[in-house]
Amino acid sequence: MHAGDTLTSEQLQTRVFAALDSFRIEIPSWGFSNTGTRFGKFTQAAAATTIEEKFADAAEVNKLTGVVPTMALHVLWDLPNGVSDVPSIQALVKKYGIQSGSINPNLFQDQEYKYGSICNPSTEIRGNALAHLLDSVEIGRELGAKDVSLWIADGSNYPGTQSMSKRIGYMEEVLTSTHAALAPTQRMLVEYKPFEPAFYHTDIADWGMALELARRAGPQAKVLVDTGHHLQGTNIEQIVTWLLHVGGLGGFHFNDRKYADDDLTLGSIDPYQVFRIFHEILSSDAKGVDDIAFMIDQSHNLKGKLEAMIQTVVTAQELYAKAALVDHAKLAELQQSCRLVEAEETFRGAFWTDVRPIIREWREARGLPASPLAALAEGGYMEKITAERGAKNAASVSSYA
Ligand code: AOS
Ligand code: ZN
Ligand code: ZN
Repeated sequence: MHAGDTLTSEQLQTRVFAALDSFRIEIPSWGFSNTGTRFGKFTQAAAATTIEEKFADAAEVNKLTGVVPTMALHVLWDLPNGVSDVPSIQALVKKYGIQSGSINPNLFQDQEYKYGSICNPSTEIRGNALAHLLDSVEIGRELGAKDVSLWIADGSNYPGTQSMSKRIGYMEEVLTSTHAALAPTQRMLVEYKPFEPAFYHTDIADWGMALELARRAGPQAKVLVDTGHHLQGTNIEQIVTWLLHVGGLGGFHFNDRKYADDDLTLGSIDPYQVFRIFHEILSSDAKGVDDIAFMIDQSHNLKGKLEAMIQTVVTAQELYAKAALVDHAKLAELQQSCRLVEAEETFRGAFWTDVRPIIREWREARGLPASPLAALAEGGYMEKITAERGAKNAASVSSYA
């Protein structure tokens, strides 16, 4: 059964159009530049190497999809001079029509963070990490960003080498100080990750730790769920339900995983899981459910950067539209009366509905290309940036050192 069995084609179109009109997702600047794994980088001729090129690529993705008006920035990579780079970002926002989005501090690359940043045993190093977080808050305030999105890579690799309990106290102190600097309109999103780069313990390893740290930091701190950051078999949509229930959900970093971390295209491994996450959000009446940040976090090493970004955006739209087809009243009635198979068929019937034809109609009705991927392939933008950037990227080939 699919939703088309119970909804008329007009009802289907109305539901899908309404869902797509409300759906926006943020793209990451780091998704356009060369990246790799610890085994090395495979550079791409068309990869962005400057913040302006990242804005240009984001503008192209938005031109073809119409639903990515903001781009997340990484402070160290996109504003290397900190707050003094704000005017140049503002000029690029104006030039390309892409608003700067969430601000991502970088507490995982400087050599001094070898034993941790906000959890480092050294008071001085923790102070430096806090200074970077406060700079990031100020950059966010200057750029009008709602979210400062913290990913803390801190942890350890061997039992006994660090005091996990002391590190909790260090984190509480720094996150509380960071929260105190937030403007009333700002939020601090606390991301969690079970492992990588640390392999014995990660200081913010799961949603419970992130929620408690956010709660202790202050009311403007929320949890960020990166869909790639869960151990095998985790029921992510149940975590989302809990965070909605307690008012702790700030947003998402969307990607997919088969084994670990988060650098596979959203829905490439488990699209049904993404549908289930979107269903929990669309069926929730929890406070703050309309304030959840949908953000992509990917930096593909093999796929073309813009192709992969468009794939993710299009997949997110499709799964969101599917989730919008679930008949909540009917499902609630079937769940209440434990009519299991009918409830399941009502639920997954929406997932099995092919919404792509209606999405193509929606795109054409909004003056957008019916197929953004095809439009990218035919539009000449890739050829243009490959010609402009090829030599620079070829010269940047770095081997594993
Ligand atoms: C790292 O694994 C996290 O997903 C980060 O959120 C992401 O990699 C990016 O660096 C933003 O800080
Ligand atoms: Zn992330
Ligand atoms: Zn990640």
